[in-house]
Amino acid sequence: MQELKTSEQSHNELSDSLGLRRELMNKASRHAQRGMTLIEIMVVIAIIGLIASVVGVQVFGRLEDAQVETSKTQIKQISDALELYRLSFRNYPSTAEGLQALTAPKGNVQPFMTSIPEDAWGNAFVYIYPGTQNSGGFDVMSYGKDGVQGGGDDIGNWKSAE
Ligand SMILES: [Ca+2]
Repeated sequence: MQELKTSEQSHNELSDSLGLRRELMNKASRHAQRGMTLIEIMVVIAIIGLIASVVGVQVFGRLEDAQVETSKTQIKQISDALELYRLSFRNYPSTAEGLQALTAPKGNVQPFMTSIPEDAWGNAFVYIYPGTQNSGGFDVMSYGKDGVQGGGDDIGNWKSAE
């Protein structure tokens, strides 16, 4: 029993001494952390600056990709509506009638689109029938980011435009 007690006592002493040591180490490491903080913050700010400059470029690149994809999807939706229009009226709207023909009720036929969207840059889609790119069909296009015809950024409903 005595041995056990001694062992228990020494265990407690050991725990105390471990506890004390742990406390000292915590104090020391807290002290070290305080000493590092200013330098660390400066380094972190510098790193954030570097990351932001790289990520910033990528984010804007992504935005442009998304704008192009959105415009392509809208052209597809308008094209689908134009096909439905033709099923009802046997022909596509003329260039003069334009895409607005899709939003107006005609006879008993309800509009095919509630509104005609603008492209991702806020410009109207261009509609031409008969198409200059799609002979026998129609052209629907966005003039792209620059808002004018050409410039290599036009998006249209014909194969070579993709
Ligand atoms: Ca263009």
